[in-house]
Amino acid sequence: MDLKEAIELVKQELKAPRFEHTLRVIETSGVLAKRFKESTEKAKLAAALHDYAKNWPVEDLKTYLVNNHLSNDLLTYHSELWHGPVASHVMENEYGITDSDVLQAIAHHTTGRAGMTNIEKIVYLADYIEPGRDIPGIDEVRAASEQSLDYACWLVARNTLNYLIQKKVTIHPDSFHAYNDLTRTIH
Ligand code: DGI
Ligand code: FE
Ligand code: FE
Ligand code: FE
Repeated sequence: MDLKEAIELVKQELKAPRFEHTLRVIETSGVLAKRFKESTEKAKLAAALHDYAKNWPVEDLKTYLVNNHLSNDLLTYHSELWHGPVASHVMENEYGITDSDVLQAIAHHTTGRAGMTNIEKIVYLADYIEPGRDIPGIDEVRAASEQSLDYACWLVARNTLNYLIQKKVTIHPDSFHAYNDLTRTIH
């Protein structure tokens, strides 16, 4: 599947605001990939597909996770964390995407994880800083993204943990692993 086909696919799958967010994540991922000398093709394709399953009913996401043995600990965490792993699995198994950078970037875009590839970091960051987002502290992350992919991703991981703690919700271990790994990387 090329970028144009991916955009056509998600245009049908997603409600308009989510599709427009996706277009901005594609654009931002392309800019970041160029800046940090990664494949713009991979970054933009992963960005196009990252929220493919975002508008699935929660029950459908749950059924898909169970039927495809993707559940392990995921089902005990918030359903917001399910759409990335489901989209990655659907892309691999129903749309023939084989590139592991692309599949991993889709799967881990919400929590991050330890040992993210640069393509994963780019989509994780682009999803956070795309121009339609208005999040407290986002200007600092946008500024950091001009210089350092790792430091900007560290800010995303830190801000997300702070936000989740404030909200008194459970936090997936991969969100902590992303923060710890990036903290070691930036020192
Ligand atoms: O799908 P998007 O809205 O574009 O963005 P996303 O998939 O990155 O994040 C969706 C939400 O998930 C966002 O409000 C932050 C939240 N989130 C990230 N990590 C965790 C989390 N929520 C919980 N409960 N636990 C986490 O570890
Ligand atoms: Fe998402
Ligand atoms: Fe995100
Ligand atoms: Fe997104």
